Amino acid sequence: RQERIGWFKEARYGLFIHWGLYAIPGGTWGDTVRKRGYSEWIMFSEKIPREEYAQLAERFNPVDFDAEEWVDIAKRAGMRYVVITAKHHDGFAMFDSAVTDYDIVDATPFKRDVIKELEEACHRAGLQFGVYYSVDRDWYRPTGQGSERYKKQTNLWDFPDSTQADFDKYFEEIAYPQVKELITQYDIDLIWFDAIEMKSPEQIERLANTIRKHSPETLINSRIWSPAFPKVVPPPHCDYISSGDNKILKNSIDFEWENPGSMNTSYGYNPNDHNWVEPGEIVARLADIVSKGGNYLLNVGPTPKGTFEQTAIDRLLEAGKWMDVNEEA
Ligand code: FUL
Repeated sequence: RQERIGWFKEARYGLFIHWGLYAIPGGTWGDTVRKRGYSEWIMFSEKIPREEYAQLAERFNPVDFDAEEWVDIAKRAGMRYVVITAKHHDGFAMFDSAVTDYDIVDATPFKRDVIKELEEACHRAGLQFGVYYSVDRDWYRPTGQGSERYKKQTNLWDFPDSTQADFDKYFEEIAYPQVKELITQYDIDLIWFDAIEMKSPEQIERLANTIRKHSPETLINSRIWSPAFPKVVPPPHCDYISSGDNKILKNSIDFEWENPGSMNTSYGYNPNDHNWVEPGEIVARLADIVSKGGNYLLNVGPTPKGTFEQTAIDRLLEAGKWMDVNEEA
């Protein structure tokens, strides 16, 4: 671990990117216009039938996407790594997956593998590259639903009796093979698992062993954990701890950690969420986190066209300027 974690210790600041089909509705579905909250959860919050949600794929055509441009913004903001959603809880893969046709290359008119393009652009620019992957929650697939205990975050509108919920099957058919695809088809410096519900200790171990075998340099965050595992800090198999969403640790700890933060109240794109964090606050949070030994993974939710909102760019670059000044001083 000591060898893997080196770059991460120095990195301090990274760009999180939540991008998927949910960028199209951007928090609005029918008459419901959400001005707060996670827009990447819209399938769940609006109980959108899976077939209807899947039709968003036919409209996903982000013609203005340019990986170089995204990486350039991250660099100018002072960030040293980028982590993007390869698959969020909606189950849609943003990479070319042989396991399913429910992915960006097979199901959208865009047909480009944005994970590959971003990976290459990051590495060309000297940034580390990571992917977010939702292992424990998949609203698209009948097998990916929570057990009784996790019913609250389960797709009960398409699958009301949850008899098809079968995480073992889901793990064998989707989660495990997709993680393997990600680490064998791409050069991945970090894998950001979410969430912490249904994996068994054996499944966690299999994931970790496979990653270590095929890509020993790849860092694994602590949400590879599950409540089925003993509660110890740090949890087994992880290289660093992810704190809660927008939750900065009160004190430093004797282990590397990172805070996933959002710039408004959503990670996914929501043009109606005007609760923006000001650049000064970004700098203050970063200073607080770094002083406690952590990294700040600050999020942007790109538009359905494939661009960052100007408001987000302005904030990132403005905060970046302040840091330049501090570094020179
Ligand atoms: C959470 C997810 O449910 C959110 O949508 C977001 O991805 C955040 C960083 O992690 O657990």
